[in-house]
Amino acid sequence: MRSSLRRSAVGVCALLVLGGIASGQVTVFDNGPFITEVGVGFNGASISRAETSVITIGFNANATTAQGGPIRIADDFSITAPPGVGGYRLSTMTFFGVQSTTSTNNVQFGAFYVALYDGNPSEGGTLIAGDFTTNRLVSSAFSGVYRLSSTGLVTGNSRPVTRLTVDMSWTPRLASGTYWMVVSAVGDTALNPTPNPQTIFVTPHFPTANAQQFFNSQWFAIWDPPFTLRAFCPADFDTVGGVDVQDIFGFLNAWFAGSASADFDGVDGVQVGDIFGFLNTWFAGC
Ligand SMILES: [Ca+2]
Ligand SMILES: [Ca+2]
Ligand SMILES: [Ca+2]
Repeated sequence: MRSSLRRSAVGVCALLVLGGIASGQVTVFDNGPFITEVGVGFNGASISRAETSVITIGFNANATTAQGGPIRIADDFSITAPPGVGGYRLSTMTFFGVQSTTSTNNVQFGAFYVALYDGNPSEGGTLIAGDFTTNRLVSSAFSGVYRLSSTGLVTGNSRPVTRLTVDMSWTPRLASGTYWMVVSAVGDTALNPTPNPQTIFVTPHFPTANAQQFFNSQWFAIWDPPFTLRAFCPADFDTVGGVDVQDIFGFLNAWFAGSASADFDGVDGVQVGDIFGFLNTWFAGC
């Protein structure tokens, strides 16, 4: 049966080559906003102002502190794959960090660590992938936003918010569901080692915030940090070059080899339905 399928599939591919398919990635999760006013801050930047009566501006996330060991931040996220698609392969995360300085808004973080869990790590969640030794930081860039206290001058520039682009392509395909990640950061080593690198929090913060901070070997409830997760389009089978014809050949090779990666719908292992599911998704684009 597989050989006849192969002939059919190759014929289909010959037709497909004629069509151009959109490429790209998709945002699969957004933990919430933090910009409170646009263009009113220092040099026309936007601001992220903590709510009235809120004293906290951010949460320490220093991986290198001497204060009782590394400090880590945990929060959950949800993945919802389309019907017939077994899950998403994450590509990158955008996270936001602050290290206070007035000397520059170009804060270059030294490292960013990520570990992925199947549940709340403070309640016994199990590690899926990742660690606190592999630097996943791709780039740091000024976000165009300054973080402010609830009473700080609108033109305050001591807390430039840095956009951190973080590699997530090392994670396995994630089926629909809820996951937790634990992160920790090394600040800009060209700046004074104190204050510590911090996360900010979704502003205004959600009543349902459930993030956790690991500090002095204990977990503490904090507010959720803003972050977004992007994933490869499900039809981008090889996660290279967007959705293109090579993905069809790559998928079929995996399918004929019986590779678990060809279980496109995430149901019943590798079967014929995965071929149709994959091709439908490929044609639909991203
Ligand atoms: Ca959360
Ligand atoms: Ca591809
Ligand atoms: Ca399947």
